[in-house]
Amino acid sequence: MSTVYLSMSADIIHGGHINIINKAAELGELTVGVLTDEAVASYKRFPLLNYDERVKIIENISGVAHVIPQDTLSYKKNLETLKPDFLVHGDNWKEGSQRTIRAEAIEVLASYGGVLKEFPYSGNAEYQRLEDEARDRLSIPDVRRSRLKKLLGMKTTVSAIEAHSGLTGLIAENTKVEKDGEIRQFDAMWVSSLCDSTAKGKPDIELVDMTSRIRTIEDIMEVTTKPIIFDGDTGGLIEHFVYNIRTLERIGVSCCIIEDKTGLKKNSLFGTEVVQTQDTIEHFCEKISAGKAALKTSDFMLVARCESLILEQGMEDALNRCFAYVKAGADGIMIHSRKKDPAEIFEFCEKFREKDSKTPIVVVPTSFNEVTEEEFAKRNINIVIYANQLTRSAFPAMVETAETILTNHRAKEADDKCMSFKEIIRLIPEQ
Ligand code: SPV
Ligand code: MG
Repeated sequence: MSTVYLSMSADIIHGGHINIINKAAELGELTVGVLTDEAVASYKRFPLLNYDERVKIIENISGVAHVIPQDTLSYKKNLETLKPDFLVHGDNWKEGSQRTIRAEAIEVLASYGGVLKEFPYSGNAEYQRLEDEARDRLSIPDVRRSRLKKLLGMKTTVSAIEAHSGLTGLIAENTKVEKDGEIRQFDAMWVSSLCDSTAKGKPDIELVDMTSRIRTIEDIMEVTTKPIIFDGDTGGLIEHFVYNIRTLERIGVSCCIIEDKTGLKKNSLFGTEVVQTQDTIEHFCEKISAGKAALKTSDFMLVARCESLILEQGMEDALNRCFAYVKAGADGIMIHSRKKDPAEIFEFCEKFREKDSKTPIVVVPTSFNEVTEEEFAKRNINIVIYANQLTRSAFPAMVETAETILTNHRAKEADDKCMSFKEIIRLIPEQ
């Protein structure tokens, strides 16, 4: 009997799925590869049902002989393992982002004489409506808030990019690239104090107040669904922090990171070039415990950020502080460094992990930017934040355009650097 392979996410099952399963089963003994939660989240949206629940559904559809996980969008691994006589797919993957995944599958099939059977894709208006509804649900505060913890359970390393407006939120939400048989996108967004302040032409010294920071979050939330990590600076007075953390939780933020500094906070990238005061362990632990006690859900994460390496206080101090912060209730720790060489970050992580294998570690590789997410994952680092690159790339482009217009007393010469007029009016999709 021939063997057949078919893969699906199986998050919303409709008649089209049953039809293609029936057609595949007619060709031989059918194995269905169910996309893992991580694979679904990487290319589509966060799955409504988890992997085990989706497997249960597929196992019970007649014609399905075996169910196995498919952990990337790429078919390579499962095709090479199973070497099925037939691979079955709808013909909708000939175009768009799945085109290269199809080409790769054809190459693997050719290597052992397997055959691709494509059936006409049956578009389904009701399915599209359910998909749209599922996406809309992801922006509801309760649903959005819980997703960072869920992502941490699914992936070794979660990536977040800075957003400080509706437009940068849309970039963080929608930017996708196809690479090595997978569709890549950012998992979450970072509402940076540096970029939020810079966008308002203000210094990063806790001058932009919480009302304004929350306004920024709401602009972002209005047009996105991804989880939000909020840069809470020092958290301010404990008496104020306990109110602010609850506001963040209520509106659907997933995580607040506060740093162990007091007094007039300056940006960490200044290091010891400016006067910056580190908080005492006791006082910062008190802030962490008070913040945790104020929360209403277990979804929300309070992460403690340690500035010992920035302030050149040494590795011992950084480790002692982070262990104390976890003991005080922190749901994660962020270790920061402004050195180009990642050695001190790696040494910290190794020593921290010797005693604590679970608490999520967050890094912001602005200086040590040669390290890839794969290398961070190998070292059990859980969240990688690209904290300021959108702001830093937009600013020089805008200055250059302004200078070009001034130089020429007209806009023609600047036009090549600009998005077309037609594109800009279509940039924001209508509801
Ligand atoms: C921010 O993005 O505001 C941060 C990270 O706090 S850093 O600028 O590196 O201090
Ligand atoms: Mg900051």
